[in-house]
Amino acid sequence: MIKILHLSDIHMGSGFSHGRINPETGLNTRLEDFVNSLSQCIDRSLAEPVDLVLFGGDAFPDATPPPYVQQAFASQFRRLADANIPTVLLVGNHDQHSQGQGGASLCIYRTLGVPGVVVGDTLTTHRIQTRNGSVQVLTLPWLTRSTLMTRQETEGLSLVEINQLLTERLRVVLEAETRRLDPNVPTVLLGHLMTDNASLGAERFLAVGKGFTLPLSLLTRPCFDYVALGHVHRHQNLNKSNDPPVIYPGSIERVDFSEEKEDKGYVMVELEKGRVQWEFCPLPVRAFHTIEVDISKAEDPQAAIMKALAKRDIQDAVVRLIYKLRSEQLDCIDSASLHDALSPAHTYTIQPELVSQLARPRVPELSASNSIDPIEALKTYLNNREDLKDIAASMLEAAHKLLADDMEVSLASATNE
Ligand SMILES: [Mn+2]
Repeated sequence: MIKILHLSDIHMGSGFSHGRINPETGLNTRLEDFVNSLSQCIDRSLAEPVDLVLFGGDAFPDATPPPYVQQAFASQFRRLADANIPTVLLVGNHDQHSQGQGGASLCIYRTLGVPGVVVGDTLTTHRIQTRNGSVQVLTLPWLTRSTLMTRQETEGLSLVEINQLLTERLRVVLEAETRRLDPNVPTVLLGHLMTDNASLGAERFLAVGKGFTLPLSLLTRPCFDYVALGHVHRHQNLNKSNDPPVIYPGSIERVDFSEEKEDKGYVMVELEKGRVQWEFCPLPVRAFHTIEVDISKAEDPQAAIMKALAKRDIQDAVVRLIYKLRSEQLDCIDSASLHDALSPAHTYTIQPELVSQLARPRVPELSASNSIDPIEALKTYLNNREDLKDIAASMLEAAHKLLADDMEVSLASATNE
């Protein structure tokens, strides 16, 4: 039986806005949180000890992390190399430099020949010898348009068509790869990808542009005993029948507020040919709390906010307080005592929102990004205001007149120059 620790989406060096500088180390406390979570994964790997560690990709926010962040990452994985535990580092979208054309940050480990470290930057099968027998790991790094297709092939195609073409290509390449597998050796597919039935977290916003989506049926093939994924930050098993399990362990720390309610952790796997068991192991990560209060109808707005704050355990947490109020209530808020009440938090932000602004949603066609002439804008506005229907015609007439007058004035002033 082979024991595997599967973790993913470390994103070390992100979320600094939720931290502060630790005066003792000079480092952002969120970097220290991420390092601490990763070191707990490595601690567990050494304590078991596991036979193999699989990392599902996205080591840093981008492919060129500052040296001190890279060093913090490397010194944790170094501990696995020292303990002779083989490790596969898969390349995620955030690890690729300029869409994969500029290499990947993780490739440095292969270049340096770090013992036991395999870098998964191509679609290929690695046969890895562990203390408890050998295992096949098929690595499927993040795919970009250029991975399996030429520019000429994709020219003029829509994103949906490109996605279909890529899926077909991948199906063929995967088929060829799986035919080369030794059917007697336990096999893992390690992929950084988005499947069509995954529920999303922050990675939606983190990725530049939308990536490709692969059908789950491509992954649930009988030749795989376990499918180890990365990319989606919310832990989930996509194949409830577990034949094979298709697992996103999720990120190891909260990257932002969209992950506020998610458990963070890693997955322990026990693997034999044709038999697999897995377990999600939560990590004790820092809490994030959104405290949202509508005080617009409160008699004592300040007391209403304080009451909402008192209900939550904000000690050492990353907190955002959002309160909705009417503009005439602004003077009722004592912000000094709000800061005081929030001081036990690790970090916090306070976001007041005026309800008068919230009550009137913008007409989408009139957003700041569209530029249309004033008469067209007024027509669009009037079309959205049933209540102004009776006077719409005369409003338009008045607007025409105003604009005509304005023309005359500006022509007149132009001649004065
Ligand atoms: Mn990713």
